[in-house]
Amino acid sequence: MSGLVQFRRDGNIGVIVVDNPPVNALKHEVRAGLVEALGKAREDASIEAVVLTCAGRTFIAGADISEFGKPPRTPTTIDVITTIEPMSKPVIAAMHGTPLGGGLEVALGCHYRIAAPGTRLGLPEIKLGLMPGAGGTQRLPRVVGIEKALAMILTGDQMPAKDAREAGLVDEIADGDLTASAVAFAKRVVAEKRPLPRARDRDEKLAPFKSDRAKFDTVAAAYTKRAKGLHAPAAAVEAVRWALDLPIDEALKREREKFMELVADDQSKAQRHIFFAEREAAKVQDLPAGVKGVEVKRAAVIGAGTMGGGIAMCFANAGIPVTVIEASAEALRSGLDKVEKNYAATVARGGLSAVEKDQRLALVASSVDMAAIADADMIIEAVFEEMELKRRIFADLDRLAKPGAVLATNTSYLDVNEIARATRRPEAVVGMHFFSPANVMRLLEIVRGAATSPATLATAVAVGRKIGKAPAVVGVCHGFVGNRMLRLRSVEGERLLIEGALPQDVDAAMTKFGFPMGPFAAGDLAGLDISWRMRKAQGLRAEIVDQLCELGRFGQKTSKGFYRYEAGSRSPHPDDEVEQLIVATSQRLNVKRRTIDADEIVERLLFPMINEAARILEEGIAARPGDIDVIWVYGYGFPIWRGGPMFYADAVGLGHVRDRLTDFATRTGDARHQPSPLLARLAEEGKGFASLTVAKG
Ligand code: 3H9
Repeated sequence: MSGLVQFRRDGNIGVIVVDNPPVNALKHEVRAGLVEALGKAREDASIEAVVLTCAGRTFIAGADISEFGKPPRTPTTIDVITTIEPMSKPVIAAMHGTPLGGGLEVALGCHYRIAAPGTRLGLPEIKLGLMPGAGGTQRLPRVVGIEKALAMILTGDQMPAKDAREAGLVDEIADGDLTASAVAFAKRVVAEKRPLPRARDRDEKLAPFKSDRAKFDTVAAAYTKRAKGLHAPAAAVEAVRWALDLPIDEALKREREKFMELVADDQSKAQRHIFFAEREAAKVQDLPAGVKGVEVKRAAVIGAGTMGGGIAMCFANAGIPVTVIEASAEALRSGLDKVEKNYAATVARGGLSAVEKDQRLALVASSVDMAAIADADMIIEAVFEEMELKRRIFADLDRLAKPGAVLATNTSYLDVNEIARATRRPEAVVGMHFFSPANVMRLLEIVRGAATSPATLATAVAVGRKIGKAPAVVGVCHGFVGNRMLRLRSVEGERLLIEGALPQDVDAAMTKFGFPMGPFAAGDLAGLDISWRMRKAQGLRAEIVDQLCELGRFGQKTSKGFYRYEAGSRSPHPDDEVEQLIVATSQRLNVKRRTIDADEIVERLLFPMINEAARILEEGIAARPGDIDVIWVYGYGFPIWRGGPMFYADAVGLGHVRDRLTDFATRTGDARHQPSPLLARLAEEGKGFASLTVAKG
């Protein structure tokens, strides 16, 4: 038997234990081991029931994602399930941790399911551009009903054991030791000669939807309204509909075919790339072995503005007490009010209970006295972007923070080394760049200063993971990775307007590409005046946007920016005044306007950023191309199904990117567009950015 699956007996009960750390993924040896162990249990007449459980931190968390794309090997997960389901002895899944994907599908093939308290069950395939491929789209609706099944399959969200018990997905919540509870349960099933319920035979929860197709469409539409252009959600809806329309064997066959199609689809390849890249990005490459950070039991945030409040919420959401510091009682009150309103909105949406909201708010303390940071293990400064102000704050932090505390700055482009020099402990200083809204956006750029110690870095990354962020370690340069690349997009956006495009053309091309918002609509949302003031201070100028700001068009907040906005609405409307201003600017600059198509717009905006990213890699500001993909997907809305800018560049082909950049350089006279040495070399060698790292999935 495979070493990854053990079989033992407990009286008349056979106990199968999967032990494939870290998450008991269903790799080939596990599947083979399971089929063999089940065979033993079936053949052994003295065994009357089987408990299937897992060692380590979780029940099977799904198929082994790194096997996708390789030739399938039998036994498959479906073979495991079709071994379990027809058995004449009850098979009980004993689950803990996160039974996910193929793991939950195996459990759905069992006759009974018992879960430890705290177990969270789910079918997260959609997050990988897939849908369940081992019966999940057919068995789950039969067990929990169409509505809950669609919700689980289309969101990929996990269901807590308590809810799963109510939904009928779990038969019992274990009391005490899981395996012991499951064995006792199995003995009861045998003693009471209980039937062997098979999910596939059930029909009662499908009935209401069989007679009401409109209801199915309404529920499915609610969960897919943001899934425009994505292949997996549409396929998943179709598959769940088969549960109503087809005999189960036919539906299972089609589900498998559809799943295999999705595995081979570029969208899923991109999403699997991001799955592994996110986990790689959280590994600091040159951290000496054995370095441990400090455990952050209490945090403090300096500044109760939008950023500070959002960061405080991240800590409270993760159960870490946090103290918010502001200069005045008034600013503090207004900041905390916003935090409270934010939580209230989540409660109103059903995302949080009123009790949970109160628990989280109770974790947020506040003070106007900086000395209140004294017991914090990590302090994050989130004040206005002004070097002198930040240096003053860091000098105070140095004086007041306890030894060993991490002193972090949320700056989005200032020099972390200069900030660190304001302290006598630069090794404790690190950048922790959150993205707005900080309680929502997953990206966390962790900026490593010249003096940042390995322990400080390890603490920042570990905290990032703990508060549910996707951390990526970057080096110091103006704007770090994300904003440094973004700047090129802004410059190029302006050029496109002057050459002949209008904001709505550019935004339409980028939303068609998959960004949730075009760059100009996004600029209006963020406010155009901040960067205008920054440019003025540096003696810089951006032709179009600065003229808009001079007219008081700061974006949504003034109801006018690149677009105009009607009162109470966030929908952008093209504005004649803006068009006239743009056309007049082209004339003044002697540029003959021309039609620019969507493909050119996308290339003009993305390729210069990709070129800059190649320089960022050359300079070692980012360690891996995948880190840059994580930054753009989780911080800037780059469509996850395109895998981030570097993965996208590889898909397009670096030869093409290089040729287009050379052409842009000639046309615009901008030397920055000349292909960087790294990009040029890879293109010459016929390679992609992926060749710089070892692929995982
Ligand atoms: C599926 O099941 C398809 C079926 O419907 C049909 C089949 C026919 N495979 O996230 P962590 C690695 S699709 C391979 O840091 P956590 C991960 O890369 C699958 N590797 O831990 C990392 O490696 P490393 C459906 C996996 O505690 C290490 O394990 N299932 C897999 O924060 C630790 O991971 C999913 O989509 C995997 N399935 O979170 C579940 N999972 O240390 C995906 C993890 O070398 N997994 N690894 O960097 C997760 O959501 C989280 O890992 C989990 C644990 C919640 C389980």
